[in-house]
Amino acid sequence: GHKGVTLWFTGLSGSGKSTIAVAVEKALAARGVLSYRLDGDNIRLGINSNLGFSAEDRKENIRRVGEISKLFADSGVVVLSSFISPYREDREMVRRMHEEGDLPYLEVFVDCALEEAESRDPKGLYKKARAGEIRGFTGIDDPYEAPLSPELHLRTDRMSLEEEVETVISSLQARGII
Ligand code: GGZ
Repeated sequence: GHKGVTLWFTGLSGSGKSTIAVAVEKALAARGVLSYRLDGDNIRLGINSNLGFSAEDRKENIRRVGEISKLFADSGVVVLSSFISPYREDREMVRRMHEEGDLPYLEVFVDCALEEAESRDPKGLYKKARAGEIRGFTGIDDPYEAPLSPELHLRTDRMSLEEEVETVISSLQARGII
């Protein structure tokens, strides 16, 4: 059997959060573990469609996603939440919510140099941000506060996707979650 948990992937746009979450989901499914992914693509288009990217809106985005993650984790699911979540204070709020519910919570820092994330630019958003067509883009003209003591630190410039998935899975095993 396994317990519910929230794995909170934080990092720049284009750092690889969603790619890693998809690969972890696959590895968990292969072990018979139910997981669910939350990210901007299913959250910002739906429940959070009224929110933008001001500090206040990002905070509310993270607060709601934190509560949703907590509910899923409480139901026994391994939750894979991928949000830039640039503010330390907001991430600490999500950690506290889980602590209060006695639910395991692991912060996963998807650490990728800005230059690398920017060179990938799958949606062309960095280009638009550099051109001034998007204001307040994380890493360009908006802050990203790197985690100080994440449970997991994935250096995506030094690790392969397989190693990253293995690190996440081993850590869940070591903690007796799966
Ligand atoms: C950062 C932005 C912005 C701004 C649109 N800043 O690469 P993407 O497209 O798919 O990932 C980014 C996503 C970030 O949404 P989050 O909900 O993860 O952000 S936060 O945790 O800060 O609330 C990017 C796109 O939305 N995007 N404008 N100004 N990313």
